[in-house]
Amino acid sequence: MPGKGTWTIERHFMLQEKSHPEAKGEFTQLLMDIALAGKIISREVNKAGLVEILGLTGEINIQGEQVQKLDDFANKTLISILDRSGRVCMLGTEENTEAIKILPPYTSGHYAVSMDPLDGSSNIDVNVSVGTIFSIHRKVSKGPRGEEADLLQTGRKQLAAGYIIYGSSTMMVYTTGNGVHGFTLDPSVGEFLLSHPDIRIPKRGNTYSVNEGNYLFWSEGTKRYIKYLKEMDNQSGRPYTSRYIGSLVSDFHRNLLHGGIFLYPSDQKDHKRPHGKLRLLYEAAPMAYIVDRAGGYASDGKKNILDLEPKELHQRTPLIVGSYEDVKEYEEFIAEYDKEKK
Ligand code: P6P
Repeated sequence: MPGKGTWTIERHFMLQEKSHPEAKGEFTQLLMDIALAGKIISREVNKAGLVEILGLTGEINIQGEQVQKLDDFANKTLISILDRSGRVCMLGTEENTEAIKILPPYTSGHYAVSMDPLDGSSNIDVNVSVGTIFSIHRKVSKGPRGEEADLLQTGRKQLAAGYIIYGSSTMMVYTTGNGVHGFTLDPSVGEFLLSHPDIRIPKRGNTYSVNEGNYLFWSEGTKRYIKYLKEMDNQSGRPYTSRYIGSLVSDFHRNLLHGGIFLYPSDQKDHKRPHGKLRLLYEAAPMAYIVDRAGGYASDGKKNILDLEPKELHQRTPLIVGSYEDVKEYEEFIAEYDKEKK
C-alpha cells in the first residue's frame, strides 16, 4: 500500500474488492457513490454559516424533529445519487417516513441502504460536528425489485457500514468486515486519503459519554453503573472522564480512536420512547458493525446490537457502544440491578 498521502479511498475500495472474488464492482461503485455524496455534503456543511442554508425548512419529520435545511440537502443528495445508480433496490432514511423502493425508469440493484443523512443536525447552528451514517445489506427478496424486508435485516448481515464525520476535518470511516479504515478529505484535490488504516479500539477506555440530564429516568442498573465510573479506583482507571458532544458520530469517533463507552440507554423521559432515542437500522446497527470489526462491542444492555431483529424502519433501541470490557461491564450492572420483574 503506497504512502498514506496518495492512497485514495477509491483505491482502497478496489483493494478490498479483490478479497471478494464474487464481487463484480457494483458494490465498490456503491461505496464510491456514498463517498461522493459525503464530499458534496461536506462542501455545504462547511459553508453553512455563509449561505442561506442554516435554519429550518419548516417541515417536521417522522421523528417529530424539525427538519434542518442541511438535513434536507444531505437527504436529497444521497437519494439522488443512489436511486438512479442501478446498484440499490431499497433506501431507508431517517428523513423519510416510508422506505424508498427503486422504481422504473431506474434499474433496481442488489443492495439495500439504510442511512441517517445528517445525524446530530441540531448541532449545526452552533458549529458542532455532525455526520452521515450508512449501512448496506444485500437484497434478499426474490422479486425483480426491492421489498422492505431487504432493509429489515439484522446488523450481523451487513455487508458494509460507515460514517462521514464533518468536523475540524471531514473523514470517512468504513468497514466491509475486513478491518475499519479512516480516510481524511483533502479538499484541495477532492479526495479522501488514507489517514487511519486498520483502526482498533482499546479494550478498555477511561471516558464515558452519556446525557446525564436523563439521570432521573434511567434504570437502577444504569444509575449504579454511571455512579461506579465516578468512584475513585486508580487500579481500574476510575474516575472516568465525561465527554458528551450530543452528536453520535462525534462521540462514537472519539471513543473508537481513544477508547471509551457511549451510552444512550432506555429512559422513560418520554413515553413515546421506552426503548431509548437512537434508531436501530441507521444508527445503532452500523455503529455496532464498525465497533465489532475494530475489536469493540455494542449492546442494548442485554444482547449484541448485531443480533437484534428489526421489525420496522425507524425502530429504536438502547445503544451502549465502545470498548469491549467497558460495555461488557455495563451489561453486568444491568443483569445485577435490572433483573426482570417475575
Ligand atoms: P440528546 C442527535 O440528535 C442524536 O440523534 C445523536 O446524534 C446524539 O447522540 C443524540 O441524538 C443526542 O441526544 O437527547 O442527548 O440530545
